[in-house]
Amino acid sequence: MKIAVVGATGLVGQKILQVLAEQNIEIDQLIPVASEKSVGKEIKFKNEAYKIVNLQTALDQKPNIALFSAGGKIALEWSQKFAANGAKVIDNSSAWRMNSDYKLIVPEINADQLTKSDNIIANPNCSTSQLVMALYPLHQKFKIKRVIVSTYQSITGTGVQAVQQLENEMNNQKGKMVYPYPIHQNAIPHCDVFTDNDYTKEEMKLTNETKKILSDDSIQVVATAVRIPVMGGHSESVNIEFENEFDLKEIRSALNNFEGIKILDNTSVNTYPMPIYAEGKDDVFVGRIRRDFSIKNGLNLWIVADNLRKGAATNAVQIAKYLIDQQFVKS
Ligand code: 2RA
Repeated sequence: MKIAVVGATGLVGQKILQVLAEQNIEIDQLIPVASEKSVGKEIKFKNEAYKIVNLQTALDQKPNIALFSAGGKIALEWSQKFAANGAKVIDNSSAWRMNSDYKLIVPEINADQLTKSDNIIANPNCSTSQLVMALYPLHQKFKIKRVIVSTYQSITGTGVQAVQQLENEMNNQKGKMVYPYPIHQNAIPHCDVFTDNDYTKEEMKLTNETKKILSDDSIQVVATAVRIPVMGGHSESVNIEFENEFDLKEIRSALNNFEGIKILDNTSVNTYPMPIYAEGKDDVFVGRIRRDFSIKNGLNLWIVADNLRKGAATNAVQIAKYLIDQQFVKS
């Protein structure tokens, strides 16, 4: 299997390489791809050294799978070229997510939508993936009417330069400002750019991608996305209104029985999900499960996951594994 990783030097690209090595996918040839400034540099993968190449060189090597994490512009320009050259493209940008010609996949939820003919597959936004992992089993049993989500997002979601800004601020060092304000000791209600409806693109991704992945446009979703100086993962406070009645035992059982969800919820011993715990793990952690007494059929949850793993790299590699296992990939 020839696998290209486009954006191999970015935080998600590096995490994709790590997860590929962990998941022991049979790779005969790894093709790390990055911008011209990185071409020729070496990366280590499973104790082997690989030289970074540019997109055209990677395309010419005809990879079977191309895992993209290089932004929407490159995805729009190159995904179809790689697909036309025989690759299955799994793209981590927003380029294809809301395009009705392409599928938006969280394997535990909707991998069964995939067929041999799907050559470009969209990987959801990190804050969406962890949200829908918890919503899906509950929607199946109790039918969700409305979701209100507030996110507390790791600085790693913005990228390596923002992490550097935080580290500089913590060490009282000057450096490039990715954000217009200090990140250290701050909470910035501004993830991605503002759109003309006063919501950010991040907030609209949560609204729009959730409906597509759950295949239900009737679900009302409203979001506030906040950036906080945390490294390990995204946290989300989620309020859900169901169509149907529920009891908390049924809620816990539905979550507990869903692959990829781990319940951490025992307030008597201060047990609940936190980014320092979720970091480096692939599960989505759910806690603070409690009824919302202010409305009929209301529930509150606290959801935490490593945004670089289940939020990006692990989900993408899971899709690749599914394609290989279903023999949808020419090797
Ligand atoms: C963020 N979800 O956290 C976005 C992109 N990774 O900034």
